[in-house]
Amino acid sequence: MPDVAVIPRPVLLETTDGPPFVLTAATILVVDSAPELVAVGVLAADLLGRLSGRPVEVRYTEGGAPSVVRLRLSEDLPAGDEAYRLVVSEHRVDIDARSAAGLVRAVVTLRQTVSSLGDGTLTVPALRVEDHPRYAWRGLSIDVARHFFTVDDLKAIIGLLAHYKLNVLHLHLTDDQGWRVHLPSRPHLTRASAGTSVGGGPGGFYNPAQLAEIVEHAAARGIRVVPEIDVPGHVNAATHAYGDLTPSGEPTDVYTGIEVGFSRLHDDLPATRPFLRDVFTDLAAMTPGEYVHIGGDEVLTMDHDEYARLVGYAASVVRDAGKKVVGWQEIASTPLEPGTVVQYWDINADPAPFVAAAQAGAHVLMSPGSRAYLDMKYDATTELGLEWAGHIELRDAYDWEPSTLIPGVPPESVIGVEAAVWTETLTDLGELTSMLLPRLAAVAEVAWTAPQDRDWDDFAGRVAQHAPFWDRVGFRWHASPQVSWPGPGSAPGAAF
Ligand code: TNX
Repeated sequence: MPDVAVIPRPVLLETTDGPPFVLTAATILVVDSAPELVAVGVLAADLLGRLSGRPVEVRYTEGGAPSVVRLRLSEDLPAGDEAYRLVVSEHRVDIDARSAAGLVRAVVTLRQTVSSLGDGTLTVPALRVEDHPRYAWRGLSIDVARHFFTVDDLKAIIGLLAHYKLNVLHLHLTDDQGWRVHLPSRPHLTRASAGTSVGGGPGGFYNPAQLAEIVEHAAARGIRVVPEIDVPGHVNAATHAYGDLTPSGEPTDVYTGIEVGFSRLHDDLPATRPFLRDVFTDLAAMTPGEYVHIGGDEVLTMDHDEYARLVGYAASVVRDAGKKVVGWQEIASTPLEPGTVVQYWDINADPAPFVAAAQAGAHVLMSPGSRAYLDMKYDATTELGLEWAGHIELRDAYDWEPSTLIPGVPPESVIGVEAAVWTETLTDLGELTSMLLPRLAAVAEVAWTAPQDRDWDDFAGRVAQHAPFWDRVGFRWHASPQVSWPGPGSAPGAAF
């Protein structure tokens, strides 16, 4: 029997006796007719169809078909939207979940258990999976400001997130080097500041229709988009577009280097608060999700009171727009409304304000630089990436525990885990995925799987079997020396 190599590791996966399910020309996909289910059905049929090389038909009833993949909503599962059950037997695959997102998670598990026999026949071993995530927020933050990534690039990344059951795509849309989202109230931002990037490359931006396309593509896969405009630092793209945001009244020069911390807004300039109100109101209106990220990191040239006032104002605009606030760790030193999400990243900073904020009711999101910053080099020989938080080999990204990483943080304040990839050194999709893979799979398992079910050796064995999938999709990846990868030319096995 072929190995089953599901990542993240499910709560329960047992192979059962009996012949495998074989995907044949007669296999149909059956789904109830609710609109959100039809969309998942089409997605699943497309996935199976692309694997087998022939279309899989979607129907509303089984009608005595000899080979059926059946998707159904069901209440009889553990709490949480993303819980699912998957039962595979000789003639049928039964998938139950509480929501469309749960069905998508199940379909991915099915996808990862398909193997191809030598003659191209696709089979899934008889098995039963019962599964739900540990954390409700499992994300990847992508910096599209230092280098721009197209809508198609993001769709490829969304596919990768879905494959590892991540459910948040956090877009870092603005920074010193470029402004990447067209806002109706401030069209000059993209006119003046979208055409630049680190190293002088061409840049780019998303117009509202493109942002909506990204949001929809993600939503269809049970992934929400959390958009970020970074203030009150990391704002050179804004001060380059609007001279009235600077004390001299003159726009700042374009910046294409990779230093951080020099740019800033000024609370005593009359243009500043209207700017913040416009950009966050527009951004909130353009994305349907519950959260908007206000940045707040690395403002190295501002006194603390002014920083707290500007962060407080940006947060109030986001709340006025009906959204919840997310900010980087530094905002923990300012007065926060309960329920604000504070994102931990800086392993070199004093954790005391962060711990105090968590104890006072902030929700915390764990993105420790030394574990989850997937722009760090794997080791000293890695060509791309940075090193400020150290080297992160695959095992470093895997072997850590979010709830106890920072002493004093109440475990119940941790709402999730987010990997981050900053793109100072990453210019295209291949370079990006060479840093994400295989480490994103490791962080995804930290976020989904309970600590007692996680084991490095077991993970290393499973992740090896995912390489054929990355190759098939055309993702560049890093052959970590900590894993015995399948040799070139070996037959596709599980999770191909
Ligand atoms: C720190 S993480 C930053 C980013 C850099 C990143 C590089 C964070 C909130 N700020 O501006 O791109 O390091 O790893």
